[in-house]
Amino acid sequence: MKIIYSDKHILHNPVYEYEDNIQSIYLEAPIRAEKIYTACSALNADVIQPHICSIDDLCRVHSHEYLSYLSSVYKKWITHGYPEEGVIPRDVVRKQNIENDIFEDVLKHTFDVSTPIVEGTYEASHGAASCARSGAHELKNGEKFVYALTRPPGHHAGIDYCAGYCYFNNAAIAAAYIINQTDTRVAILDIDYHHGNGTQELFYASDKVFFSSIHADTRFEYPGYSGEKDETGSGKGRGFTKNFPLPLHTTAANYRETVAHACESIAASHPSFLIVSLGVDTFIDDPLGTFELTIDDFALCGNTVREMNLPTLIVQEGGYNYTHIGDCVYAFLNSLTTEKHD
Ligand code: SP5
Ligand code: ZN
Repeated sequence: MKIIYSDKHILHNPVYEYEDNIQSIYLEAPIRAEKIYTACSALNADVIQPHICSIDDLCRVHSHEYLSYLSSVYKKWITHGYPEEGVIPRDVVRKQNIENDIFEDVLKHTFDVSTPIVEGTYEASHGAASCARSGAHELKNGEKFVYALTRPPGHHAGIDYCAGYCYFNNAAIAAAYIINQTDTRVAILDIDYHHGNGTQELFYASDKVFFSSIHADTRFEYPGYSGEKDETGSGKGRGFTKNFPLPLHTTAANYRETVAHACESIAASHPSFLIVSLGVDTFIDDPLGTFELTIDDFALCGNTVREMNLPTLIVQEGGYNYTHIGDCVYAFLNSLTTEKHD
């Protein structure tokens, strides 16, 4: 197995996030990637630095306008006298009657108030996208299992917006690269606790990507829309999206069975490559999630993925229990190459 990692992620280190105007410490912190990195040193894997990906690699998925927004907005924001803690479109900080106000632009490209842009956000996000793109390159060149240790995560980001701790859609950038290089079908299995709304949207009308997501029902959880069973794709992409929304507090047994169903649907789409958006916020003690997976359950889910016998790129999404995040990711990755039984 190869692991792709860049320490550029530490440049993205916002202090606060908000929910209903209540401030809290930013959960999606550098310690997450550091803990995962340390835990993964017990795997028999080569750790490699990514090649920095090109604008073209990013723009198979995102708009040029969004790239230029993301790289320039922080400086404009503070020049306009907005809070230095980061670009967050909160009504309470909005200034009235200032010339060329940046706020409208921010609203246009920001989906929520848990996605601050700070000085290093672009560089860190570019680093994460590069890990995913390099991972895709390794896969295309014949590697069986590659893990892209991406931070910030990506699956909530869309063509021209950041959302839910995500700025560039790393998994989508990897998928688009593989399709560009091989013209074959890619499947994406998204097992983060939250629905991968960005990834779904980016490939909704495509028959080159089969997207399947297992997540907490968005009537009760972020992102608050999408991820319903009846969202199955449009146009040529009809039948190439499959969602498995689950109730709050879903048990491990029910979850594992759902993973098996999602994998069956993926196999039926006959992909040449698999990308797993791996969020471990499904862990029983995750501060955001309500599902009940133990560390062993991640190994069992990894086994189901291993049985698909596809070249597989794992891209890191969420997971916020700093004590166990490394164990959860390690268990999943280790089980891809080592069989584990109930
Ligand atoms: C990639 C991913 O898992 N994104 C999740 C985004 C969830 N964003 C909204 C959560 C807001 C929760 N605020 C938490 C405060 C805890 N002190
Ligand atoms: Zn999540």
